[in-house]
Amino acid sequence: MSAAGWTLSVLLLGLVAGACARPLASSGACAPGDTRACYRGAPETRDHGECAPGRETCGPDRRWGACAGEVLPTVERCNLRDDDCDGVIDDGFERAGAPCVRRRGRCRTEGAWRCPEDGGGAVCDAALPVPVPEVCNGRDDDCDGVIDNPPLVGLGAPCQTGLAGRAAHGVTVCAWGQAMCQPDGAARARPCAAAGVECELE
Ligand SMILES: [Ca+2]
Ligand SMILES: [Ca+2]
Ligand SMILES: [Ca+2]
Repeated sequence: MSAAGWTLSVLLLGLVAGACARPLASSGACAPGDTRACYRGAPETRDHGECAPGRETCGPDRRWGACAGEVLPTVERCNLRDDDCDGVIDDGFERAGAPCVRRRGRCRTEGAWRCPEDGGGAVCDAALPVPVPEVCNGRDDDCDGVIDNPPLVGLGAPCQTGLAGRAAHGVTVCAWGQAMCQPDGAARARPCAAAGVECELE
């Protein structure tokens, strides 16, 4: 072989050796069949709450395939889980199991916060109050949220005022939580707010 031929051979061998020695990682390639953990969510959410990495596999084209099986953050729901993977279960909702009350006064019932099946807002499982007919007493007997409101038992009923003459006859009215006999005018209910009268707080 001539000197020129040797030079060309050495040059070609060098090129082939260089190509084989090129590291796979530099081009993002991988060895077909290899697998590794993967996670496309924010790093701080990985392995928190419901979030977990998946695995990706190197394909025949030496590129990593789709990340299979990873669980990424989702919108927080009321379900006793940390869906958005911020480290807090059911943040933004009432804590399931915590005590809760419905209404006040005679309509008060107690229960606990529960997560509904659809994961929506927590609901208080306290029993509904048992309503009774509204009477003039400064309380919300029928549990509709209003004290001494019509229809009011006895409101407008004829009564005796104790006064003489035409003023002796009157009608029953409800004023400031107390039934009164009013000589004249239409029976009506007045707001339950006056000094010296105990009214139920709503
Ligand atoms: Ca959360
Ligand atoms: Ca949740
Ligand atoms: Ca009422």
